Amino acid sequence: MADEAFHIGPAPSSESYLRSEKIIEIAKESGAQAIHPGYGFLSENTGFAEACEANNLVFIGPPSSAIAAMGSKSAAKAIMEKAGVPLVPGYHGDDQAPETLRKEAEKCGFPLLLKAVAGGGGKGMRVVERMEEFDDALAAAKREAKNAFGNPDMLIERYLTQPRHVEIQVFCDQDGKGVYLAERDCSVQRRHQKVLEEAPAPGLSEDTRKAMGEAAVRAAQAINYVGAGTVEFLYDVDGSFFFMEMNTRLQVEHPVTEMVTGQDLVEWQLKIAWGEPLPLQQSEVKTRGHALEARIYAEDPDHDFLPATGHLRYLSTPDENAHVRVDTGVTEGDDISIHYDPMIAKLIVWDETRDQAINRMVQALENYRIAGVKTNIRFLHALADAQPFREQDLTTGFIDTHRELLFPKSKLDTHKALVLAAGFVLEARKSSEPASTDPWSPFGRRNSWRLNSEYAQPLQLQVGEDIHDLKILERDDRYQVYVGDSVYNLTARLDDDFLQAVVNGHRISIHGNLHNDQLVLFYEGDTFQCNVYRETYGFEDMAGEGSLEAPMNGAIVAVQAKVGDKVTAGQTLVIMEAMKMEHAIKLRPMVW
Ligand code: MV4
Repeated sequence: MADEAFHIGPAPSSESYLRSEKIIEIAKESGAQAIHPGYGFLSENTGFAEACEANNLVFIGPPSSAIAAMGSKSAAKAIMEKAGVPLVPGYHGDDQAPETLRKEAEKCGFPLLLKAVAGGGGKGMRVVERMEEFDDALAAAKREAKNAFGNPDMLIERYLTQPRHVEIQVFCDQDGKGVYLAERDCSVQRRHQKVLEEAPAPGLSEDTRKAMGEAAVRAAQAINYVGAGTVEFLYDVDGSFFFMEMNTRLQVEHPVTEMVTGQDLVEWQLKIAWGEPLPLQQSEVKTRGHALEARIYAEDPDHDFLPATGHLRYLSTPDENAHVRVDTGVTEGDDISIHYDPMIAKLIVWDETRDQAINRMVQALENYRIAGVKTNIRFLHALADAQPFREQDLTTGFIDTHRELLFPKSKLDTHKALVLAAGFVLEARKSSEPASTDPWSPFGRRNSWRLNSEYAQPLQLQVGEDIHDLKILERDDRYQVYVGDSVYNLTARLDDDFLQAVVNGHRISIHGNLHNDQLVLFYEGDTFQCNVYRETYGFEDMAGEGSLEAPMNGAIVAVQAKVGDKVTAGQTLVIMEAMKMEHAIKLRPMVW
């Protein structure tokens, strides 16, 4: 969407997006006045913020001193304590002598949490259940922190066993005025990665919301903050809340705040960077309804969420409107490479109530269809639709606690899926046949009229390791599909990627994508995938149901039944020879 773009280097971020000097050089060359650093890369890099300042470029973010102030956990806690922001009881002093830490541990009580002063995002934390474990745990945590951050210092906190992650969006202008734009609940996380976020936080009282918001603004003002920031709190079951950390950037999940406040946070950032006052006073900030965001990742939930790469062979997103927003940087045909975070998109929904918003999310996920790359869409669908999520059982342990709900079995019965797959393949093949210019020509007809009207087509579909041999009879725009010992009546109509099928009287409308031999069907947030093999010239030794029409021209060489015989389905009645082969013609069950 940019009007101009400059090449800053090859894909690895160390050679491009992390090259401060190169970015500054291009900013100057282009005549840019300001740089928006986004959320990753250099967005919380003091060196980059300073380099902007030194080059007369506005860094769209806080002063580098404010970024630096939040870099150390213990220093941040000291600042927050002074500003009257609630802290988890514990110790964040400089004295790191083991005796001091042991004494502080006793004061704090158990279970407690050792946190690396230099840590962040969950790295370098250790729970200690009782005093006897403390010395060993401390030694191990220090070793880990030294290795990971080059700093072995620890702080001690009382360990909250069922916390929620509730964060406040704050803004400060250049005059030091601050407001909070409500809160977000980001408790549903996996290994410290947010998965589902929402605004407002369910079940928060107005008093708590106000107290938390005001604490967050004090936190920002304590470090002379400017621009967009987020103050993260641990929110305990009893309604108490404690400062966790402050993110000195606009966050990935900011859209849920935009949806409930009706404000454009990037616009706010630009206005503040330009020197304008805050667009709204605190009393003018209102929220309405409920918003949810799901992060769509290229990853494999069935293999411990291993990040996936690949080609976005097919990509179809839900329609965007007042209820649905899609933030993404990729389109069909793009690659998900190894170079960046595997996030494909953020799917954001809004509605008047949380329950309605959840319904919107479930529906939007069903309309988010991707083939070519593994994604977490089915997992997100199960998560949003899970009863405990609807019932606001929001703690940071949600995904572990409700594991059995979140990896659902496929909702499509295998046979039905195979029949739909057959319908998709058959109809896709028809629509790819060249149309005749003569409407009366039998060669231009799309109803698969054939000289041999009862002709069984073999179709082989491979699902995972399993190979299914299907036989298909086609007559009058209807199919009979034989799968194993069952037979299904099928009518199907394909319009681009949209299949409308009726399988034994059950109407099913689904989307799919057939690319070379790979077919993907999308069904209620789930996918059914198979490889398609068909023997183009293979005539089958089958006949039509209830009748004995020859599948092709040939000679009858044996008749194995006579008038008055009682015969059963599957029994060979006639043997014919054609194309130098014998074909057993068996009795078909009556199914129409
Ligand atoms: C805690 C805690 C319980 N008690 N502190 C994890 C990320 C880091 N910034 C802080 N974290 C936690 N600190 C005390 N005293 C539990 C967590 C925690 C967590 C917090 C927010 C969201 C997800 C989490 C998952 C595991 C642990």
